[in-house]
Amino acid sequence: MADVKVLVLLMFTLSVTCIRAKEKPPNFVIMLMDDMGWGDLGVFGEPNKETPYLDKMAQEGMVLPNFYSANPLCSPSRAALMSGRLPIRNGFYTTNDHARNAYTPQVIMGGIPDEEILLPEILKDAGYRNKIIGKWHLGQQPQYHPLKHGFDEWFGAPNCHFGPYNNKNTPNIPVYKNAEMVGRYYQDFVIDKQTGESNLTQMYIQEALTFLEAEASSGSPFFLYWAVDATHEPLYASKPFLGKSHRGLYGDAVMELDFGVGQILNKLMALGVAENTFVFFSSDNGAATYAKTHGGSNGPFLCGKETTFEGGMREPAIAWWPNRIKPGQGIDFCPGESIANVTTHDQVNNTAQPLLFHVGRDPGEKYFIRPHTSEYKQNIGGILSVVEDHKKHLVPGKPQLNWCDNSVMNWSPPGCEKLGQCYKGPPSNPQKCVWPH
Ligand SMILES: [Ca+2]
Repeated sequence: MADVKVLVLLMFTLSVTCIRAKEKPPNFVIMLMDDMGWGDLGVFGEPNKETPYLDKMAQEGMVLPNFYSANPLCSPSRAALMSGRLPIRNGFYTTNDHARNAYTPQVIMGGIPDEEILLPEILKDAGYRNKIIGKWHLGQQPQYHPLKHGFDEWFGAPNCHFGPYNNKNTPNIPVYKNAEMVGRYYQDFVIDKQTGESNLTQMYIQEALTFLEAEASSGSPFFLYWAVDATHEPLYASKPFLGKSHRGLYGDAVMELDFGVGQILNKLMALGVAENTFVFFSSDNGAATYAKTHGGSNGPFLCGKETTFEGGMREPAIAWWPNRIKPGQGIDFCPGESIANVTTHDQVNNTAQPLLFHVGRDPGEKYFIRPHTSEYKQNIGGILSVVEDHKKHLVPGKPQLNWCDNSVMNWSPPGCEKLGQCYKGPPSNPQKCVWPH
């Protein structure tokens, strides 16, 4: 699955390497959504068709209907996207509990290890200017921040926009401009949890447009990582988009992000750099089906975020590069359905008798092959031997997501003095993280 993201990293690397000798290396824009599902885009079958800019991007570019993230949760997925390596290798996993998801709440002690070579580091070496806008989620302690790992600029937050907190038991999440915080969610960057109103997406759009204008006029190659998070709970949208969709606040958030995609693509064209810019759109993990009406749609696919079924890991994906990428391919899907004992959050260790699906005749993984059948018996041996061979050669990274400590929360981030927002945290008391799902 993660081969796809490895492939993307390779494409970037090869493009940079191959074109280095020429006059103008290509620019890169990755637009990564948060918890947006495969089925949330009109082009992927969402019936309200409220994503006109993404649908146009798909028409003009290439749709990748079988694109997978490396993990069904924010942090490990993003770590894989940035490093081109699976969470087991880049350290974004836990050994506290078998098969549990793990991520980076603000009590997490770990983060992206220095030895991981991230995409912006490769590009920086090739002369690029790199900016991340939005959610980082690869560690909130300063040594893990984007500017320590290849980015030149940052506007956004190290963690999810949960809150508001009282700054006594838990500090509000800081928002950074480059290496220093410029405020905190709910205090300086408002998210009204009653109405869902927030201007954050508009800020993220404006930051992107300003960066593109500056970089286009400078003439140097650039990489923009637009990691917006309005479709992650708590959902939000700005006033002009509130109540505008047929899908509630979630749909409003999607509409505003879609508008942002349009703004960015139009800006690239207006600046005359579109034909030298590779743009890639995707999401970090599947829609949060447990959030019900506050979650998105995974189309026909089973389950969603936090599960390794199709709905958790298969992501909407569109590549766009005028005159380089030819308009792409269609979508073929059928309605999904529930399967007793499979579509469940109960944690059953199936490693002794793994579930097998025939993704040729059953691409949605709706009908697992029964272990007593000859088809299962004929195929499982070959698969298990590949697994064993893989395990023999696997070199796991040091797990970063095992230890949590209230003292490492965002109490006094860099820049807090200037704002009078340095708060006192408790003494250090590391404990094994307890993961809820
Ligand atoms: Ca996510």
